[in-house]
Amino acid sequence: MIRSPHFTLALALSAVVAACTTTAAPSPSPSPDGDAVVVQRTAQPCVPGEVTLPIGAFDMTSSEGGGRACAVGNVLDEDGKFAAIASAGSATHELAGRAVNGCIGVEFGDDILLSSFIMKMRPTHGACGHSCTPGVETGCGTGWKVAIFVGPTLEELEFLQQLSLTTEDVFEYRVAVFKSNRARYAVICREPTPETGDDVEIDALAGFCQVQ
Ligand SMILES: [Ca+2]
Repeated sequence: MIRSPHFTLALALSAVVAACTTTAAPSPSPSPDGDAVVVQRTAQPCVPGEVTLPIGAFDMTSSEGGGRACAVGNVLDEDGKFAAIASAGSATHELAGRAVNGCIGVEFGDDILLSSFIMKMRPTHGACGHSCTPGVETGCGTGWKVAIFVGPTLEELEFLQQLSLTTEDVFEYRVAVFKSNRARYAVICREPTPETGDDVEIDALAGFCQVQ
């Protein structure tokens, strides 16, 4: 379970901001193409050893297509409500020079540098209006890969690693983030595996921070 002393407060805050979800771009702008969905809440200071929750979430998929993301604000809290990153057909778009499908980004507080990134997620047979295709070799039950990017700003994102989901159930995955990544932002994307395959649902994105 992703828990912190601030969890209850964060839940209360997110309930407040959920009613005020805006399409206005934060600073810095989360996407050169705009149209980002942003949910923001008050930052908490880094407490080493405790889970750090993101203060904002946004759609990092290009508005020109190549993927879909939906219900992105649901990644802010572990509550059984899911966001999703999905295929939108055979097209892809590029993030940090790498082809991807739908992407969701999260922002952590001003003084936060991640030491690891936590993703509570599961594969799904379809999301955001996309559905897998049953009965084909690369159809339903296949895919299950995400790409993870981190950086100090959205303009300086670097590819961190690819991660394969290992179970059809909701599972908490953790990856190490290097201090040299200076990661205050993290982005997770559906890899451009065949559009006939599965998408990915995400309950929560969080992290552990490191002392600077
Ligand atoms: Ca959630």
